[in-house]
Amino acid sequence: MAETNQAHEEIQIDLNTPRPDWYLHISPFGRVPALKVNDHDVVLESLFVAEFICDLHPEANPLTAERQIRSVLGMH
Ligand SMILES: N[C@@H](CCC(=O)N[C@@H](CS)C(=O)NCC(=O)O)C(=O)O
Repeated sequence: MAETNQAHEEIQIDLNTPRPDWYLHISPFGRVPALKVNDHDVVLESLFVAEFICDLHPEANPLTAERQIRSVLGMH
């Protein structure tokens, strides 16, 4: 989201403690990342989150996101 320069709220989830109930409503397995789009919709899975953001904001640099994902997945 930072790549888009759009207003957003980033909440860090402490993975070393039990997830709060409000987060389990968003991400039932308690995994990160999760992108809450509105009151009804959530995007889970980092690849889907990146794709969703890039589709909405093509001016953001999709290649940067793709490179980051490939790096995380060890796909260089
Ligand atoms: N395939 C998922 C993996 C998500 C995932 O496993 N995230 C880790 C952090 S990098 C996590 O939430 N670990 C805590 C847990 O599984 O409880 C994705 O790409 O979003």
